Amino acid sequence: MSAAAGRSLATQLKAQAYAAGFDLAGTARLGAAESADQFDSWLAAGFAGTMAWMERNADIRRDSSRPAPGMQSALVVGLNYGGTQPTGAVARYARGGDYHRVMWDLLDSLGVWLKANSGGEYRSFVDTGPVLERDLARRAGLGWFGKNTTLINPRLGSFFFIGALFTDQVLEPDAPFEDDRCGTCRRCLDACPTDALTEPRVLDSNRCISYLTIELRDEIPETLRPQMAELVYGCDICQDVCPWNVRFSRDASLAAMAPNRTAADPDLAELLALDNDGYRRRFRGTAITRAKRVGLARNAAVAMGNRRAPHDVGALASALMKDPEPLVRAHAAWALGQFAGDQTALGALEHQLTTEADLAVLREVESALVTLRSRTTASAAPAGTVPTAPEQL
Ligand code: B12
Ligand code: SF4
Repeated sequence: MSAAAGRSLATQLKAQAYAAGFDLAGTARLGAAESADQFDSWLAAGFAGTMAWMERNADIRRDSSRPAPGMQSALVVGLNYGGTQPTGAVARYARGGDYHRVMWDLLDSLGVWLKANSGGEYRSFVDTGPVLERDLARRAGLGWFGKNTTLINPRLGSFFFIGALFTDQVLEPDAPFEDDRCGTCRRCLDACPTDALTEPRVLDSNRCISYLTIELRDEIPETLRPQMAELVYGCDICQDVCPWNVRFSRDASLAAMAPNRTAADPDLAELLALDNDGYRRRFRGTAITRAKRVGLARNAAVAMGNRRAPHDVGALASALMKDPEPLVRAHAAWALGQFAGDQTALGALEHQLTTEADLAVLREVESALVTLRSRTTASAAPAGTVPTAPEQL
């Protein structure tokens, strides 16, 4: 193919991408990632946490010509998911339809166009394969690596998804985004409640609330639970404080990404009480399914422990006694331990102490009782309740 024909295909493909509803479009040649060294250091530091899949296919991830052999170039797109929505317990990206599905369908329609117009083969990626998507997007000129690690576009901020259409056609590449427009700002590093940004552009997933609420399948470290406040799925804090988002955020570009009934602040007691079927029915077609029922119920329990609303005690006591998953019972126990002076919380924990069979849950119950009793004696008990002394343990 001649250079002129290649250039024109890239230009036409980008025009198709904008017409399909994408907000950003650029092209790049596939090849070794320029930030492969940073990726290696991140893995070596253990910052992927339990995301073993990041390590398993690291060789392929380091080089974008490897996930789909024979492919030469990529159209890289950005889709704005609406940074103007109010902040809430569920991160903005997860409030609408599942972006994997929505973007994949759009990219595939571009692939059909590409095949019809060039005969070229294609393959779509939206966080669905071993690709360093931010590296590829920077290479295609979409933005720079912010100190909060997100890719930031100077006209859109960072509240956008990245996707890529790989093709065996050679597309004229766009210029990579070379500037660093963070300057001396470090608001994201200072705002992160768990200090997950260990230095500019380096995120320790083990401390990141997004990771803890979405990817982690085990217990949330106790020291981090209070910092999670009432967040139940994902976290936008390091993006909310970013001046580029304050200035350039817009409403979601596609109706499919507009918030659905999971919305920003779901009823926590309802989340905690969902069974597997109820969970599937409620979240089918949204990105929230990633956390699974157990993960989301665990997160809801932690959020309830942090907000300490007296009306949550009943739901937490019920989860402690009835939830089939030890992980949920353990976090419900921790949450009940935050309700100083509450006799129902105390009664539920004491009861569970005599019936609980799981050792990990038992440890949480014991520790919650210690917390509850010490806080109860330290603070004035509400009218009508009897303070409980630690020596009663
Ligand atoms: C694993 C993962 C996570 C993990 C780890 C995040 C992380 N920072 O690595 C967790 C679960 C924590 C996570 C959280 C979120 N994620 Co995520 N995640 C991914 C995934 C699957 C891989 C990311 C990755 O490769 N990490 C490895 C580390 C090393 O890469 P990195 O932090 O991005 O750092 C790169 C650069 O910053 C650069 N770099 C690092 N240090 C330095 C130093 C210098 C000097 C330079 C120049 C460069 C540089 O090199 C690195 C490698 O390319 C991608 C999808 C994909 N396949 O790429 C989505 C992705 C990055 N996530 C996305 C989103 C939306 C989120 C959340 C906003 C969701 C939320 N609201 O909760 C948060 C944001 C948290 C954050 N600050 O990153 C979007 C980001 C879009 C954007 N505009 O940037 C992606 C691209 C998914 C998508 N297809 O849209 N995510
Ligand atoms: S808050 Fe400041 S330092 Fe962080 S990503 Fe935005 S501009 Fe960069």
